[in-house]
Amino acid sequence: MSAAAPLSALAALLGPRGLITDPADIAPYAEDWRHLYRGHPPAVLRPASTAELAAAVRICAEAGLGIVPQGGNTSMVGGATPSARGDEVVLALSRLNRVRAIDPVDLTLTIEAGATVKAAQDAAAQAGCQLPLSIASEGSATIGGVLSTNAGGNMTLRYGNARDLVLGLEVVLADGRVWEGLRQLRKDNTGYCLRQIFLGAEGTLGIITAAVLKLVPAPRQRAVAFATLPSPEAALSFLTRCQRHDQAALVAFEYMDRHGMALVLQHIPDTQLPLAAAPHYALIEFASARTEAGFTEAVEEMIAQAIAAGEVIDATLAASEAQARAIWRLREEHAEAQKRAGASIKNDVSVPVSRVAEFLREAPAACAAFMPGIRVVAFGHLGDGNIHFNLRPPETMAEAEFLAQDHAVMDAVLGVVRRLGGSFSAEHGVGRLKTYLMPEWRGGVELDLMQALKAAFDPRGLLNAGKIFP
Ligand code: 2HG
Ligand code: ZN
Repeated sequence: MSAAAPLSALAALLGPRGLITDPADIAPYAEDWRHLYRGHPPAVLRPASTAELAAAVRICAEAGLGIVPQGGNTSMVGGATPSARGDEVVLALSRLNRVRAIDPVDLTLTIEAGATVKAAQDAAAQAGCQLPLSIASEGSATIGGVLSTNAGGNMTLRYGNARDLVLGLEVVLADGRVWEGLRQLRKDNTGYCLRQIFLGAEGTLGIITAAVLKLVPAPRQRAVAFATLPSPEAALSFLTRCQRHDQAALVAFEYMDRHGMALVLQHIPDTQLPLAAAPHYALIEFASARTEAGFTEAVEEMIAQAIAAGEVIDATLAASEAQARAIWRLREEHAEAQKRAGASIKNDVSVPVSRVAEFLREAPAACAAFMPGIRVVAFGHLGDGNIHFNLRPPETMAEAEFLAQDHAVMDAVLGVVRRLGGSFSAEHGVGRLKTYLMPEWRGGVELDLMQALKAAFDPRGLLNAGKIFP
């Protein structure tokens, strides 16, 4: 449907700050972070309150105009990019960014969806608490985005995925009604758990406008270590050792291979390896609100035992906050370094944790058999069984030729994933990029149920069309 008529109603509602129609100003909202998709939205809506947003949705619904909710626009799967047909507006949540309440007794933060994850972390810290959610893109990614995609990240091992951190939600529905579900209750068994239906739904069932998030007391001690490892099997044994040492304090166990590390060192300024280069690396973090002495020494001792057992080649513990940050940068800059290095095909896969080493052995072999010379970059959240298994073209192949084979390349990886009982998308979601995989992986009863939910919540298919469903 043409956008001209609703646009004047939207202009009257939202005012000049709330509606962008100049193509140059629309451009950053029209393309995804990876430059895989470019849409042609006739406008970007930037409402300043839930009431304004709901009224804007009503205008769009009346006109049959599609809506693509967008937070920090950091999706890896084109999950927030509008269509190229010009029949969908972008609904940017950026002006809904207030902290509504923080309660250090309830250990909750009530915050609007457009606030960045970093802003939410800072608000928690000011109250002596911690929001136990951390992802590489947290400076831009928003609360609404990470909840809508059920983001994982670097602390999932200890605190779960984004959906595990939510007590309540406020959601604008496809017809513009508002579900006021901002409850702050630790226990509430009153029928279906509606918030879980919107979490991870990628904006296809409703638009999350605010959330009540669980906090934890701020940690008082942290031990961040960087280790070199001889093999994937050693990485898995080292993970088990770390868990047995102090599972309650183990917040992160991240894996990196030498190829990804080389790209970080090459493309990201001010990075250096704190140890001699090795085939495999791990970053571990233990954190605790406990104050007793000997926390770091005990981690040191545990690592010494791992070295004696041959699981770890060498390791270094950060001696300062600056060193901890430098170690974390080596891991967190992986996505940016790969983007700077050129085209890649991303596989955000998971397998049962116990099978990660098999995956790290078999997937490169399967890819090499499919395309000799293909370059593997494997890294990620090994403690959760979630590996980012990214692929770069052989030295001699043009990027366009490589990218044109993305489904076949992904299939080579996914054959291994399937055999090991894994998933084709661990934390990045389905978005637009992976919809074609849904029938094969989630078809039958599962996809039927998902489609029934979509029909119940958004019968006219106006919310984030073309995402999740093929
Ligand atoms: C990360 O863990 C992100 O850094 C990005 O999930 C992964 O770039 C990627 O493939
Ligand atoms: Zn990740």
